Amino acid sequence: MKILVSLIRNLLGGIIIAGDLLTRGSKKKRPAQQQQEVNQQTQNLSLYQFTACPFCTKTRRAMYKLNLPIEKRNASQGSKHRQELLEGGGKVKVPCLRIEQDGKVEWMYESSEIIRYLETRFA
Ligand SMILES: N[C@@H](CCC(=O)N[C@@H](CS)C(=O)NCC(=O)O)C(=O)O
Repeated sequence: MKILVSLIRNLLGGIIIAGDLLTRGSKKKRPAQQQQEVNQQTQNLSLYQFTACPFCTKTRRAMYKLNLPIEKRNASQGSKHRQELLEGGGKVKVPCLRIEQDGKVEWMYESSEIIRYLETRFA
């Protein structure tokens, strides 16, 4: 039974990922200097995620469209990032955006909130 659930989950995950790759379109284009500044700013951000999670796919898609090279950290079972997420954010739920700013760290959960934040800051 466990194997079947895992098989279905992986299959659905594969479909979600393939669908995303086929339909994601083009990235936002910025002048080189501006993109460099954006790249610099995104160094203080990281996305805790699972590869096949639909909410993570939605968030990664927004990151791609906005052309944001945010580090992705896989929080799958047994990973060190999962432990970081639990200790830092308080729960294992993905996606979660870790925002480091002015010496403070914020853990933002909820895909819609994360996307809104990225669009407001970088669109
Ligand atoms: N409303 C949340 C839903 C996020 C969610 O349900 N994430 C699932 C993965 S798809 C999760 O983290 N579950 C906890 C777990 O699998 O340990 C969002 O939009 O971000």
